[in-house]
Amino acid sequence: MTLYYAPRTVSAAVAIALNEVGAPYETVKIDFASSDQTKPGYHKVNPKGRVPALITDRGVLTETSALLDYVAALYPKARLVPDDPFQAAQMRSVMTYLASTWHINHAMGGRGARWAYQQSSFDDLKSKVTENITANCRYFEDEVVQGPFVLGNQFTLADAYFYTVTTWLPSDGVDIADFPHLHAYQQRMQARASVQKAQSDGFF
Ligand SMILES: N[C@@H](CCC(=O)N[C@@H](CS)C(=O)NCC(=O)O)C(=O)O
Repeated sequence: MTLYYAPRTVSAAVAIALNEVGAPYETVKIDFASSDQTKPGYHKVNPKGRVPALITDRGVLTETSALLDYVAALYPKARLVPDDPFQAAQMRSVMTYLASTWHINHAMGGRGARWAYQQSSFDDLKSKVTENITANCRYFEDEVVQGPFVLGNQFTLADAYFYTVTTWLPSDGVDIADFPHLHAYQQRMQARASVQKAQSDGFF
């Protein structure tokens, strides 16, 4: 498999999952500074112009949650999805929230041109990021992260995803130390070999 990625993006979640299962994979870095994600060469891989994209022997897959589920399904012995249907649905509930709410709140900091035309509108969107992400952190601190992992004792796909999102907090203007539960969670995750490999491979 080949993972198209850019540093400090949600693509790190897929690298963590691939590392967890011990899958062999190659990487191709997309240079956001040169806007490579907007160019025809990359649009042949992902017409949406976003990372991650995963090239498989069956074709290209996009959307982080789908990639994570694919990795888990290829390597069932790694048990990255709970066997229990309710817990599996809880895991996907967390991942869907991260994709549809948290990631969008984050993107309003630097990608305002998706929603508006004027610089003043970009500035306005950006001005809400810290408030929105703080509220997201409060929800995860109080209601979601059970500890030691998101769903309790089992490391799941939700951890690969949520840890990645916590690495964006400094640029969102949020100090994770204000959320003791999340702070301890982030430190536990940083001790994992899968996260350390993603770090040394340039994903963070
Ligand atoms: N729904 C997609 C979103 C992917 C996405 O927005 N990725 C960002 C990086 S975190 C990106 O590629 N941004 C490039 C751009 O907006 O030009 C997913 O979950 O994979």
